Amino acid sequence: MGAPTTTDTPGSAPQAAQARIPAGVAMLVGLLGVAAALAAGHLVAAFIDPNASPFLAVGNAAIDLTPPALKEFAVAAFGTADKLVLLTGMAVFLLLVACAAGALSRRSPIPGTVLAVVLGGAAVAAVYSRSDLGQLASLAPLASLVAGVMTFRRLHAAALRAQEAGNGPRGAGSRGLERRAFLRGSVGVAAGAGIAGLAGQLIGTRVDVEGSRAAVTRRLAKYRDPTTVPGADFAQDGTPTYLTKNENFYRIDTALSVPRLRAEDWSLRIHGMVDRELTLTFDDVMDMDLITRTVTMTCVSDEVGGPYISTAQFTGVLLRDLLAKVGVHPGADQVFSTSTDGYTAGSPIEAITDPGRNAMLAVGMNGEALPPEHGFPARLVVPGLYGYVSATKWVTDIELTTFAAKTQYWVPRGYSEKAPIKTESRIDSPRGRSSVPAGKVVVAGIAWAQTKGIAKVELQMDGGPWQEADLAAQPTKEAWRMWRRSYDLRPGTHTVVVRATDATGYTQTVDVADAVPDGATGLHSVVFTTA
Ligand SMILES: Nc1nc2c(c(=O)[nH]1)N[C@H]1C(S)=C(S)[C@@H](COP(=O)(O)O)O[C@H]1N2
Ligand SMILES: [Mo]
Repeated sequence: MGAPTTTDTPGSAPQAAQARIPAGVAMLVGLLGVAAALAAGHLVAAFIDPNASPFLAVGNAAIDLTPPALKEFAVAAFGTADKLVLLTGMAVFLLLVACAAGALSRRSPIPGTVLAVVLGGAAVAAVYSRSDLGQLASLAPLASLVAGVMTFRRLHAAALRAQEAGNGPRGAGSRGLERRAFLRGSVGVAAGAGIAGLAGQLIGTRVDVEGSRAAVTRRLAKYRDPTTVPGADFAQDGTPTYLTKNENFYRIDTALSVPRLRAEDWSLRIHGMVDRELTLTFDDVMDMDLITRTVTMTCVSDEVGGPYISTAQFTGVLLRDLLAKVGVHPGADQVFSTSTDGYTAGSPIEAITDPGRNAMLAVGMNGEALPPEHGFPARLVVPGLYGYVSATKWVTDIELTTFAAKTQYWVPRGYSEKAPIKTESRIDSPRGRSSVPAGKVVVAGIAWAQTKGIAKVELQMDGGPWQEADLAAQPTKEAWRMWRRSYDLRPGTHTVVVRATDATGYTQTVDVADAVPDGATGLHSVVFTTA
């Protein structure tokens, strides 16, 4: 004997059955399995649809499954960071599951394999549940499942061999060899996952959205409305500016990754209860009469005093012009719009065709192409309706139908079918709980009653009488109106309450209502101190 080349059959030594992978190594095997799974799925998704990437698909499905109360909580607690919070939570969860899968599999790979199959199955189900993803999309989570299970089992076997070798008759020498084999395998998996993930990212985002946007922005230059709106805000007293910069415009949507569309690849199909179905390209839209209108958009999730309200100059074509082209049947009462990411909204046809409000298919925002996160290349903007029932971003399909026949995204989730924006007002300055110098204090803010217009804003300071505020100019009833009033205040704590009256004579209600089902109500009040 003594020949160093002796081979022994794996598992032949009785001690081998007893081998246990050290806990840390076992967790590493679990983590590498998850990394391989995510990377493989991400790479395959890049060729089919980036949203089929298992991590995103599970996140998007989770958003779809979120009950309204939790969604309202998330929006209230995290605002626009809610997506980041969700993704971080998912990453932490996966990390824990990967470690648990490893730790439970120190002897046999079966517990980890079962967990991997369960996770993979969840990803397949998530992709399947998404209406925007086609049949092929399931290939991405399937790739994840296969890569995850195979990586886990192979690394597990290698780790076990390294352990068995140490326990076996040849002791430390062969253990070193097996350990190096395991290490090589681990490093290979880590590097492979990194490369595959990166490649998936590069391929999945290869669509040149910015180039396409820049070209659209150039074409929109002649529609830019150069008239600034003098006297329409009291920004120097703490109100927002009359127009909100695109990068400051509030953003609310269910899309975990912003859909990446090019204007050249986009088309809009208008169909359903119409005489002539129509499919428009982006050029078709640009060849129509484009108008520019200032509109204040509001989210139904905006709590009293909340931030989800912004104003922009939108450029686009009137939806009533588009509908005139297709010839709407008399029975149709709902304009049902669908986004490329599967989101849907339904608006009453009276609102869309109302000559008093300019519901539009918008392609421009404040003189440039729509930013990707605001719907590039095209979205709907309907003055006077909350965004969820009207303002579909990345819109690719409009169906003329009835409310009885089709149900939009938020309705089964507890929101109303119809949701006109409520007359409301907000105090912007002073901020709640702030301290300002005693003496002259200007209270300033916004009020809105889109399509009606604001006629009066009143303030009540420290329980005194209601007093009228000064109103800024109101260039259009489709947008908000700014107000202010100055006071002479002694040092101390003060409470100011605001209420608005719209041009129909309606004064906003004092009744406190939640955002669900059709928009919050109640008077905004602010407590501040003067010193
Ligand atoms: N595709 C898509 N469009 C959407 C949504 C969405 O989740 N997906 N959310 C709607 C809601 S609830 C609002 S308030 C507005 C917000 O538009 P903004 O993000 O441009 O401010 O978009 C609407 N359009
Ligand atoms: Mo919204």
